[in-house]
Amino acid sequence: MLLHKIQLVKYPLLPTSHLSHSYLCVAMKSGFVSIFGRPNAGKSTLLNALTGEKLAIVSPKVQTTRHRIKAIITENNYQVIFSDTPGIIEPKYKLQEKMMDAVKTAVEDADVAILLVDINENHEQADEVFRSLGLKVPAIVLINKIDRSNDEKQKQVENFYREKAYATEVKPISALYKPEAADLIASILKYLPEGEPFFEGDELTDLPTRFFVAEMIREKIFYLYKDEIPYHTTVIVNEFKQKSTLIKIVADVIVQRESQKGIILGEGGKMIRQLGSEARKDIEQFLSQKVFLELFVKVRPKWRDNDMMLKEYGYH
Ligand SMILES: Nc1nc2c(ncn2[C@@H]2O[C@H](COP(=O)(O)OP(=O)(O)OP(=O)(O)O)[C@@H](O)[C@H]2O)c(=O)[nH]1
Ligand SMILES: [Mg+2]
Repeated sequence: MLLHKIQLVKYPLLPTSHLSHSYLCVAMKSGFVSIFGRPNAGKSTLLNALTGEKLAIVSPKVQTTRHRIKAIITENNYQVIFSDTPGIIEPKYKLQEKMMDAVKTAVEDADVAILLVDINENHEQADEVFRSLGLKVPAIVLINKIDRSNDEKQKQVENFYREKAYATEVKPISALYKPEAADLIASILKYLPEGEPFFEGDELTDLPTRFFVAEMIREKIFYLYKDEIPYHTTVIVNEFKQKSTLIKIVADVIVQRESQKGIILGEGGKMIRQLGSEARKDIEQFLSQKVFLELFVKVRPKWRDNDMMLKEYGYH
């Protein structure tokens, strides 16, 4: 075992008569664990449950997540870097191509894959998606939303995935109600390589605060607006300034058409006021500080198919 892979851990509970602490050699494990699945399987819900922080936005609508979102869990003897990824689809426009690029990089980086399925989804299609990933690493298939099913169906779905060549393990969970995070991490650690941590122990993610603020506004758009609106919209934070008693945030809500701008604003600005007020509450909770949030709506025709705009809005 290489010396640089060994961490000295203080272990005060060992029966030591003459020393205040004895030292135990523990091999440090660290690596990347990517969560894949079709839209709405519960990937972001799982990421949040694993970290105990709301890092990834969640909604009942499909294709909520557009980026790869890393969440780092560091303990004495391991560091797991989880990645939430966009739901896997056949891309129809450039934004969706960028979303699938995020999935690809998460496949390339992964030391372990979590393949998440909704117990009630079409398993033949999910299986096809998982096979298409071409994984070369251990994969834990998690059958999610078992709170919405019964034992018989659970057994049947478990058996379906146990036969698959990519499935190293199959586990049923409920990411929302009973994620059993410790149990899942114990399974992951069996397959994680030994190595030094990639991030400092107190780092929770590699993304900037502005990103999470924009995402919180985008999440509210998924809840407040219907039909195509959330899919034609993105949010970018233009100003983030610490003032004496609060943080001032200015963000643009980008839409594709004038008519969509009208919908976002609502009659007499009613809808955008509600959007601002609901998003502000979440942002204040996230930052543990008072926030002044100002929103502007801008029309950028065909932004979802424009490389320059996609880059400007953070879709690399
Ligand atoms: N009943 C139940 N609902 C769940 C569970 N896990 C997630 N959900 C719900 O499923 C919906 C989708 O969850 P997300 O976490 O946004 O799903 P996702 O896979 O990240 O979706 P995309 O980002 O669109 O790919 C939300 O309404 C969640 O509350 C679960 O274990 N049980
Ligand atoms: Mg998601």
